[in-house]
Amino acid sequence: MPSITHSRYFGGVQVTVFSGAGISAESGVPTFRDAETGLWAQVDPYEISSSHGWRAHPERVWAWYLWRHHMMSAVAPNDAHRAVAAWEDYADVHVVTQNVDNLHERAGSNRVHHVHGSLFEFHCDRCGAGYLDEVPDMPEPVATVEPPRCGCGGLIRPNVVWFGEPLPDDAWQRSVDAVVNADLVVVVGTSSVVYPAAGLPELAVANGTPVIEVNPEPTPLSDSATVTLREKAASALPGLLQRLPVLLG
Ligand code: BJW
Ligand code: ZN
Repeated sequence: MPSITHSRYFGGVQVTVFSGAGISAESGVPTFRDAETGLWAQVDPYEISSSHGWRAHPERVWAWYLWRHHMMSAVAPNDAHRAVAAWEDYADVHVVTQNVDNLHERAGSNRVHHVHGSLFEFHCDRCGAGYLDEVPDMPEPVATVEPPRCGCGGLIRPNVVWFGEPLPDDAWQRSVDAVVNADLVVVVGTSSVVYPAAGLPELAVANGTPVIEVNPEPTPLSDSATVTLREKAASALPGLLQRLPVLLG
């Protein structure tokens, strides 16, 4: 197995990136838990992002997700997404993302595992059938929009994972494999508080795999990470592989 700290070429080395909302912040996508600009500062997560909230008032939840769908479509990948994609020239790279945007894919990453689903797919909440029609463009937030109905009478919902829902089996299993098989795990832009996803870097730590955390703020993972970089993603990730000999010794 080539050394992860080899300075020029990482062929045969597997790097697994575990990303959260912070990697997309510099593209203009708000995070969830920032005290001032975070999404949860505006809305109650358990009303707008839970199976309970969907059952209680689907028209509010649908309107909010249409607005976020517009926002995520309107922004572009930043230097952090592009750096991760470029690492595929040097290493076997897997991206495990909690994000429901598609910025990793648009930057060129080829193996992206969405543990919290995708806001670019929709399905019926009753029969599970995929919904392929265009959804309305929603450049400004509005309070309510009635979700479309499936032929079975169910409501069309985004293919995202809300509080209280299980994670998609296939993406979860691929993510566990990507962490177990990694020579290096880079954790970027996540508060590391939402489980079971936050357990993935903990699994790497328990296995003795080097874990580099990139986050301007401390998180519950910080003390157990091998290295913590208090930097923003778009400045830290370009050049990170070249810094490994210094960072990991
Ligand atoms: C930068 C930066 C820059 C800023 N550069 N960095 C008690 C204990 C443990 C668990 C639980 C518990 N009570 C309930 C639970 C379970 C619950 C949970 O974990 N809750 C905790 C919050 C308490 N989990 C669940 O419910 C999960 N399901 C489950 O457990 O199912 C069990 C089950 C099994 C079988 C049958 C049925 C059920 C599901 C969790 C789903 C999470 N969903 C969301 C919404 C997705 C859709 C959407 O996008 O709307 O996922 S919530 C939200 O949080 C979203 C995110 O993916 C997730 C994580 O957030 P993330 O990405 O970390 O963002 P932030 O905002 O928190 O942090 C951003 C970070 O970036 C910050 O640290 C900044 O400093 C940093 N940053 N700028 C780098 N430029
Ligand atoms: Zn249906």
